[in-house]
Amino acid sequence: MSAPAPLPEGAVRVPAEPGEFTLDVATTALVIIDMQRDFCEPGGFGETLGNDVSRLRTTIPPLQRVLAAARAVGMTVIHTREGHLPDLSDCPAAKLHRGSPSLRIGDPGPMGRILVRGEYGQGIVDELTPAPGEVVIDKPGKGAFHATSFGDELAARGITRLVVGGVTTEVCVHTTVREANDRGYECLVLADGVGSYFPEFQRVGLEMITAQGGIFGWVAPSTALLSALAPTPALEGTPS
Ligand code: C5J
Repeated sequence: MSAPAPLPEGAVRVPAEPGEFTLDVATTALVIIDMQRDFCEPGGFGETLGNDVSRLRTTIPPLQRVLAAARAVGMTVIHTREGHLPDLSDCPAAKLHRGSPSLRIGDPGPMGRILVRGEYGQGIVDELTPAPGEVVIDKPGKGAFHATSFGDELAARGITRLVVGGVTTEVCVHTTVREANDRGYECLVLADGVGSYFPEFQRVGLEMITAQGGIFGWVAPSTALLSALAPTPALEGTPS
C-alpha cells in the first residue's frame, strides 16, 4: 500500500465521506448556522410551525465540543442568525406569508417578535454564545451569502474551507453549503452537528452532500474533526 500524500505544513486529515477532508486551521472557518432560540427552544418560530425542537437540540453538545476545540486551536469562528429588520423591509412576501404557522415572522411571541433582529428569540442559544471577536452574521435569507457580508468576512481572512454545523440541515445548512461550493469553498458538514426537525430529511440531506463523489461537500462526525484537531492529550480534554 502506498503511503498517504504528505500534507502541507499545518494541515490535518479528517476521515470523512466520500473521502478524507484535509484542512489547515489558518485557512478554515467553523461556521455555526442559526443555532437560535427561535429554532431550538419552545415558543420560537420552529415550534410555531408545529415542529419538535428537541430534534435540533441534539446538535448542541457536539457543537459545544467543536466550538471549544476550534477556539483552542485558533480557528476562525463565524455564527449566523436568520432574522429581519424590525420593519420587516428585508423579508420578502414569499417568506412572510408562506405556510400556516401559529405565529408569523414579526408577530409577538413568548421570546419577543418572531425572527426579528435584536429580539431574545432571535439570539443564539446560551450554550453556543459567540465569544468576543467572533463574527456574527445576520442574514435575511436561508443562505449565509445572500445580502450579507459573509463572503467578504471569509475573503478578508483568507478562508478557503468551511466546517459547517447548525440548523436546519436541509434548509439553511444546505443553502449555505451549496452557495459556498459554487463560490469555490470546500465544505465539511458535521453529521451530528447539524439537525433537522425531520429524521428523514436529516438522513437524506447528509447523503445528498456526499453523493456522486461529494457533489457539494464532505460529511464527517464531530469526533473525527475533534480527533484531527486534538492529537495531543491536552486538547483531547476539551469540555464535554
Ligand atoms: C429555516 C433554517 N428552516 N435556519 N431556517 O427556516 O434552517
